[in-house]
Amino acid sequence: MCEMNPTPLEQTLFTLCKVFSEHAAAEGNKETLNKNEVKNLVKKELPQLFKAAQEDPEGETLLMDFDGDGEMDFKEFMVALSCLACIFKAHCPKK
Ligand SMILES: [Ca+2]
Ligand SMILES: [Ca+2]
Repeated sequence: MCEMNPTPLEQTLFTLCKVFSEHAAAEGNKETLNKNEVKNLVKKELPQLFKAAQEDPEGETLLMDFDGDGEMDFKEFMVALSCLACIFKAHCPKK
């Protein structure tokens, strides 16, 4: 993969995995994001969203924990990002 010249979309997928792994490794379980890790990730990587998230200091709505185990795994992270992408798509003016 490193030898290839990735397209922007491939690079994006690679970045998604990398960002998740970096933040998930910060505390506790290295494969999942806890509430604190989610907050830090959003603050650092999604600052526009963080503005809205500041109204939710507990981070409850940021932690999209669909299976209720208290942590956000990579699948849950991807579902959350897919939702975000759909929102952006709906709100971005068509070019
Ligand atoms: Ca973790
Ligand atoms: Ca979960």
